[in-house]
Amino acid sequence: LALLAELREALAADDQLVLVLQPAVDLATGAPTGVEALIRWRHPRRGWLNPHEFIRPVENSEQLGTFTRYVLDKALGVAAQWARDGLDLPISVNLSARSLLNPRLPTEIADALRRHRVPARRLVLEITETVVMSELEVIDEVLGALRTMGVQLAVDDFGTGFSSLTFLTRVTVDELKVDRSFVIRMADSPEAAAIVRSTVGLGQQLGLRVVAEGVETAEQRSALAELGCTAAQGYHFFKPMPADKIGAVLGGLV
Ligand code: G
Ligand code: G
Ligand code: MN
Ligand code: NA
Repeated sequence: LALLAELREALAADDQLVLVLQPAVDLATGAPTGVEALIRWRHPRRGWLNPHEFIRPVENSEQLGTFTRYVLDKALGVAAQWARDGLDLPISVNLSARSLLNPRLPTEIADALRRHRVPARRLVLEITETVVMSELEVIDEVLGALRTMGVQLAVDDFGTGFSSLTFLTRVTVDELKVDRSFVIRMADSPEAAAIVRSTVGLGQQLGLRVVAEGVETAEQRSALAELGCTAAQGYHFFKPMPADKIGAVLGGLV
């Protein structure tokens, strides 16, 4: 596939795959609680590509390991720069579920953390539970090792996957991310609102952070605050932005 040959070049070139960063905020105070890293591909001929245009082929290729290490290295580079600037925030990285099948992943991440001198607790790995459930025995060990290291885990797109509640009985996580589809429908769907309320309650009972995604309006923001949700992310607060902008945007807020 042409795209995969081009990805190989992009991973070697170092300036084509870039991370944009989107802060999450505390709903009560507006203070940033963390920042999510989202990959973009500045393709030399096709222009800016979104992950949905290339993630699937990458996940099904033998370049997934290189890609995952690349993203983690860039994200930890950003976290290391923040530490030097006195910005004490965790960075969240989206991991393809398939990368958790690599038994060397915990060692690779430990090496990267050491190399960048970033404490493990500053790294949050966002995983979607869908694919993960089918291979739970294999990834149990990988996730367990990451937790032992002190890395934080978040369930991304919570509620949309298959058997997400079973997943929570098998893997200890730190955070649930309420899928954008529920946030969007909250105002006119009692079902969506009930799901958000239940997720918030589940988070409280399990002692997990709950972060609502895709918040675009002041109405959604106050509805979420009313349901007891503590943190949120979305265009209403911040759009994803280049790494060199984030210091100026967050510097005064942290
Ligand atoms: O960046 P955007 O908002 O368009 O993200 C689209 C999808 O791509 C989301 O599901 C997000 O989790 C995923 N994604 C973004 N960045 C990365 C990444 O670095 N690695 C992986 N595996 N997925 C990512
Ligand atoms: O699956 P994941 O949660 O990682 O996906 C995050 C995706 O959501 C990214 O592609 C990001 O660009 C996008 N995103 C972030 N905030 C908003 C928002 O308020 N509205 C919409 N439509 N997309 C958002
Ligand atoms: Mn995510
Ligand atoms: Na999500």
